[in-house]
Amino acid sequence: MPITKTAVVTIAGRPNVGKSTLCNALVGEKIAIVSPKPQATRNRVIGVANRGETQLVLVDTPGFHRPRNKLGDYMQKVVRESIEETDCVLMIVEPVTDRTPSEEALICRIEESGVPCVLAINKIDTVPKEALLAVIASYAGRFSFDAIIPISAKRNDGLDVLLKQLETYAVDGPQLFPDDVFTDQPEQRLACEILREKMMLCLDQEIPHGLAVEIESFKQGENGVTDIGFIIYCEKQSHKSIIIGKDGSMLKTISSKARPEIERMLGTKVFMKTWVKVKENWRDSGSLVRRFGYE
Ligand SMILES: Nc1nc2c(ncn2[C@@H]2O[C@H](COP(=O)(O)OP(=O)(O)OP(=O)(O)O)[C@@H](O)[C@H]2O)c(=O)[nH]1
Ligand SMILES: [Mg+2]
Repeated sequence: MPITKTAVVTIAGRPNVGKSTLCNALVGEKIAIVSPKPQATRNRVIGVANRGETQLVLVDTPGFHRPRNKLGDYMQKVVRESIEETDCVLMIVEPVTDRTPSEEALICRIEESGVPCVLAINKIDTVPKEALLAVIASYAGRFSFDAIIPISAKRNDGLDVLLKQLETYAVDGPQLFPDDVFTDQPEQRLACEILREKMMLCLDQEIPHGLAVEIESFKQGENGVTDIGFIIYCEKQSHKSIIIGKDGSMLKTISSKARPEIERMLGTKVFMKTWVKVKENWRDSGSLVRRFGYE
């Protein structure tokens, strides 16, 4: 069926509520990294879901939080701008009645923007059904959401109802992304993100937040093998030792988790090399934040 309508939907919410998990589930491909630790997403990531004659352009955004450094400033700017340039905001929350100050601030932003907003209460697999009524009532009393839809992004629960609601924001217009394109993320960026996701999983405390990954070299050989050199940046010498691990054991573990996923994404075998470098407090440096792709 030819695409004749599009809707741009910005997915927003505080960190760790499941925005990227939902974006991946709606697109049906992994385009955004997911982490049990907050502040995984740092950039705007576009995912495309075609439904009949409608193209949904989903904009995954960083978690809305009070920024503590230049990287945080950038992430919040991404959220603010994405809320203003959209047909609809899809706000994601956890199934609890309390709202954090960031969530209150986000609702105020949405109110000011005048953009219609759908609320998805995610992670309903973690609470008894009876608990949802109070959550719905709490949000319904706070803002006139166009719809409040309970979902589980992880279990694919409620997503059809959600998609039907999102389709109502579609307007007539040209197809923005070709049929076979499901994200705006280039392969090399995705490869870096997959590596960062595995590091977030394997490393603890403040280390994950101070990581950045850059491609040093990327060669697709005729032998069906892609050679990738990655540079991993961290904020302290002590972090570097932990990332490398005893005799390189931690880096090996991280690489062995990342490689199969990068291979699946590229559709080739992958040979990867990694270097770890220290850039003290790079998150406070405007030029380094930009250099690592946050601009
Ligand atoms: N139980 C359960 N866990 C979920 C669900 N959706 C997401 N999660 C988990 O919640 C955590 C955060 O998921 P993300 O998708 O990275 O959350 P996010 O909102 O994109 O986070 P940031 O990018 O940091 O803002 C991960 O551990 C997910 O597996 C759900 O429906 N049920
Ligand atoms: Mg995310």
